[in-house]
Amino acid sequence: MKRLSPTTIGTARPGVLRYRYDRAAVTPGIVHLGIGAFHRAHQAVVVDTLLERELSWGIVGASLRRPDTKEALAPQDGLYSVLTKDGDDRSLRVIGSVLEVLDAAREKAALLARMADPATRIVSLTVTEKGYCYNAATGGLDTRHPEIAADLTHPRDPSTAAGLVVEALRRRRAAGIAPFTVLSCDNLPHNGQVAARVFAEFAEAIDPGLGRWVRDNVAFPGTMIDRIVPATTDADRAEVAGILGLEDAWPVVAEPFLQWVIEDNFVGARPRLELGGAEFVGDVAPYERMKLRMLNGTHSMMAYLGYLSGHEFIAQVIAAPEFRRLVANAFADEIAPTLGMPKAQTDAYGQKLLERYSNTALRHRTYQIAMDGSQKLPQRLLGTIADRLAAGAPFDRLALGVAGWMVYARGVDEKGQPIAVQDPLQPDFANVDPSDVVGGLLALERIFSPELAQNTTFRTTVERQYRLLREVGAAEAVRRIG
Ligand code: CS2
Repeated sequence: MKRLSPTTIGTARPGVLRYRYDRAAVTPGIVHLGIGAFHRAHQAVVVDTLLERELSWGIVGASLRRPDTKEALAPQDGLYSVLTKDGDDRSLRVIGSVLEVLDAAREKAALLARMADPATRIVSLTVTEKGYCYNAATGGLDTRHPEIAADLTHPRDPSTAAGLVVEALRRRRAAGIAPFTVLSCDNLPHNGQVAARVFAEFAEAIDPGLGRWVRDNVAFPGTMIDRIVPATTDADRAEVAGILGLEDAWPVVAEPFLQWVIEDNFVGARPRLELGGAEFVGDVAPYERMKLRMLNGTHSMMAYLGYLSGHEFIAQVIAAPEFRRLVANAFADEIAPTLGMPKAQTDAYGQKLLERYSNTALRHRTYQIAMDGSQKLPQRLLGTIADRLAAGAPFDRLALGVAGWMVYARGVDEKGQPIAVQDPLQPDFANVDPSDVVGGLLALERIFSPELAQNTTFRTTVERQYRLLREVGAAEAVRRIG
């Protein structure tokens, strides 16, 4: 079978959708840091539609950690497929918006030159929560982070997102070129503000004048991004080849749903991303909060409690009646009341989420969502719990989710088998005193603020749920609490 590329795409099977613009006429306007599956299934698809009308917004993607995306996409000249799956429905679209992929480690000079180029007007990011290297307790840059410390020592030879962005901005300022807009597309609350603070603090640490210039001149719009994108498997690659009639080494798989809400605050003229389905708003915070608390909050609950109950995929978790009840009740009784939105709106949103979780074609692993819990818990569950505490309202289901994370983080499943916990704080989890797991984990200030950790109602509720999980197992605990 031939490999997907601009020269073979004409032989793709009928029914395959593909970019409809002259790709040779597209010029780069966006540098994206962190070109993983999520970016290629989300922002790059929106930009692909935009390019039908505005040709100057092609994407140069950079991978910060692994060279595999570059190696797979180079022979395809950046082309790849997005396969959307919904039950038995399939739709395949070949995306042309990624013009080039750079491996940041080996091609740093080329990447920084591209970021400093006046044609680049946006630097967007999907570097995951931990990629911002911020201290959750203070909200500022974590200067003790080893990679940040290294970049602060050698700021002209950076490897972190902060280091790369600031070095590129330094070069632009020195050359009298306007800054780019920094567009954070990660699942953090106030992602634009987090990026603004962390990058400005980084700049300030190397040169106070540059720090001021970053604060005063760079725009950091907040965004809410949403699409469920499970990791691609060999079975997905085989399915894509069957539909496409060509071999694609690096396709992505996603649900049909896609939402991208962006704060309208850019340096200079912005791309009309609304042509590709994005929505521009004045304040993204309510959207972001609803998505992080409703979707990501219950995703994490299902990941830990579902994994411990022996479920491999989210669709299996939500097919279990006790889990469906737990999630639906958590939406209605514990999360939605903290959002300050009309009940009809949060009910409809929750209903749609239950449908999305039930998509059996997606095979979204509980293990995948369980990763990096220390970076996810605060914005997904703990903020909601803090609001419930302040209102004197119960939060037993959310506390069960936190307790589920605690059991999981200790790294042993209900059959006594080891769990390969992936988390930057994993060494801290392993050091916790086994006779006081709840107390030991609550003492981790990078996750739990002292105020929350010392709240007696919080502590006793989590302890109760933790004991229940240990005594009866996750499935039975969900049945009792649901
Ligand atoms: C998931 C998210 O892996 C995870 O932690 O909760 O990636 C989720 O699928 C997306 O935020 C959906 O937009």
